Parts: sequence; C-alpha cells; structure tokens
Amino acid sequence: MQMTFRWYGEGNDQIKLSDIRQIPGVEGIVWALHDKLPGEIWQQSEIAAVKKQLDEYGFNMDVVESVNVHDDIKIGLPTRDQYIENYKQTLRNLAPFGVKVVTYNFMPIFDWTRTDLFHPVGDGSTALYYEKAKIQQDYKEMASYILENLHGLTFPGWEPERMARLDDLFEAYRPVTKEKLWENLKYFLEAIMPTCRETGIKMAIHMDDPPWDIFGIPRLLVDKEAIHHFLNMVDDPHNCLCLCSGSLGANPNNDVPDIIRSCCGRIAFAHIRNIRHFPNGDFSEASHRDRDGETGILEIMRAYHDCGFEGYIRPDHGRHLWGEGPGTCRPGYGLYDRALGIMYMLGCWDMLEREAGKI
Ligand SMILES: [Mn+2]
Repeated sequence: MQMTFRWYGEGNDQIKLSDIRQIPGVEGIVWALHDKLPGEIWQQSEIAAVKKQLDEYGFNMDVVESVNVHDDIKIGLPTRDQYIENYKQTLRNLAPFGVKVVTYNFMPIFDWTRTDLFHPVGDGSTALYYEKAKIQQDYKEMASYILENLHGLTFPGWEPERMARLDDLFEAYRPVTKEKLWENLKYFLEAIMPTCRETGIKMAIHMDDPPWDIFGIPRLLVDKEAIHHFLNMVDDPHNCLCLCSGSLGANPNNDVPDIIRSCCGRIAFAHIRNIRHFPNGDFSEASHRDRDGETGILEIMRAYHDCGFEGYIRPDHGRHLWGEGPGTCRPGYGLYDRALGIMYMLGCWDMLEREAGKI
C-alpha cells in the first residue's frame, strides 16, 4: 500500500505541498492539470512543471486524477476517434515522468453529485451532503448551486464551460441508453489498451457517485455485478479500478469489503471514505472513523491487507474543520480531516502489519 494525497496544484489549492509534507506516511501526490478541458493533450512541458514542484518535497507523481474523458467518447460520436488519439498521446506524454495510474470516470454530464457542500455535521464541522428529494427535481438548479459554491475554483467534471450548455448535453445524451454507454466505454478501453501496454500505465475507472441513475441519465459502475461486468468486458491487467468506498457505500446494499476481496488484483487505486446514511435516503460524508458511518472502514482496511494490496490509497473527501469552509477550502478537500483520515488508516494498517509479523 502506498499512501497519497490529492492536491489541486499551485494557485488552485489553498493547501501547500509543505503542509502535506508534514502528514506522516504520504509518499505521492495525486495530481492533474486542472486547466485542461476534456480532450486536450497534456504537454510534456506542463507535466514537467508539476514534477519540478513535487520533486522539491520528495513526492512521486505516480497517480493522476483525473484525465477526463470527452463527452463525444461517452456519447459515441464519430469525432470520438480524434479524442481517443489525443488521450493516447497524453498517456505517452505522462509515462516518461513515472506515471503509473491514470484515474478517470465515465459518468455522463455530471461528476460526483451532492445537494449541499457545507452541511452541518452537528459537531461544528461541515461535510458534503446528498438530499435525495432534491435530485429528482431540476438539474439546472442543482448545477447552479454547485457552481456558485466553488468560489471561482475549477473542479473537474464541473467546468463552467460544460455547465453553461447543460440543455445541449442532455439532448446529446438522449440516445445513450445504459447498454450504449457500456458499448462506448468498451470501445474507448479497447482503443487505448495497446497504449497502456506500451507505457505500462493502468487505467483506473472511478465508481459512479452516487451509484444510481440521476436525472434520467444512466450510471454504470454502481455495484459488485457491474464491476465484474466491467472487468470481464475488457479483461486486461491494465484495465483497473479506482475503487471508491464512499461512492459504492452511498448504496447501503453494497458490501464494500466483500467487493474489494472479489477483485483486489484489479484495484490500482483505492479511495477510502465513510458514509453515514439517514432513513429517508439522504446521506452525509463522515469522518474516516469506522463507527462514524456505515461503510465499514475497519473491514475495508482488513480486506486490502489480507489481499496483499500494493496499490495506491488516499483519503477521499473529508469534513471541513477548524475554520475551513466556503472560500477557504475546496468542498471535501480541506487539509485537516483528510490528514486525520490518513492517521486513522495508517493506524489500522500498522496494527494489521504488526499482527502479521511484518513490522
Ligand atoms: Mn472517490
């Protein structure tokens, strides 16, 4: 297991690399070129500039999150082939810098979706929150709420350019059934697998968040059955998962530790986060401590340890603590709760290692 921390880049994140350096156990930065639109080629000079920043603090840049997939690929338009060529070139440009895992998602139109980005948890902190009743209504209302609360920061999947043409996007996705979306994902992966074999880069698809259809648009990576369908559909060791415990855990029927045990060899990257469910179907993100939610963090850590997991792990969304809030931190990506999450996970891991006689 290698611990990492997501960082949004110089001038795009209030957290500094020097802050992250003080969190025990962090070996790598999960990074991206956040000013790139989906479909654009990442140039080596731009990648080199990030590498220089990370080198200064001794962090590796093994994991990219995300290289976003252009809508034309998801929709299956004839123009997709050019965007796939661009994607392959980006992989070729990343490989010489030591990049080993590229995370992406195949969610149509919306990336992760919440109705409240700073919802009171009850102890003075705030967290991301999903109010089920609100997602059945107007998608524009939800999108504009999220955009207003990003405080000028860019957020992958929520690019203002894309959000400005939501009606067009919904129209373009109208013919894309769930079956068609699976086909388009297969087409994309089969096209890029030779480049992955050539560069050694593993593609790690993020789970859909939340793991169910929203606003009538299909979502694919939602449960154990779908994950196995995905892995069998393109059965290549470079076709991997970014297994997000929080995304899957939003559906209380998903047994996340069981899912991990069933496909651990194909998990390249693990997002770990805890979810608290409410009886009406709402959910809130919680601290990483096992008992603060229902995702089963202790059993998740045990599952990874039992499987001899050698991939990358990072704390996923955290609460906003100690003065963090709108304007001072990215929703879900403050410093403190993610640092606490790392210490909790490393505590679990070290104990498992000790029990196994490894340390
Ligand atoms: Mn995640």
